[in-house]
Amino acid sequence: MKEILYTLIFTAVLLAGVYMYAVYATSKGITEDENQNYIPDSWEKNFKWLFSGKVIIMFILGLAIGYLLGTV
Ligand SMILES: [Ca+2]
Repeated sequence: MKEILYTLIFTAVLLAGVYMYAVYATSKGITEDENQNYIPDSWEKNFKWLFSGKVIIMFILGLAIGYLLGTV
């Protein structure tokens, strides 16, 4: 069970990092963002779902982490 918990926490931290980097990189002009939605345009083709589902993904991860923290 602990492995799952660590994996979930790692995933959440990684995703948070990806989201923060996307905003940082687009606002600093490091990556192209012509439609100004703080998602690098080169990512939007393949990873749009990761951003459009951001709230749901983080919510589910949070729930799962909270549940596992309570049981492990
Ligand atoms: Ca964009």
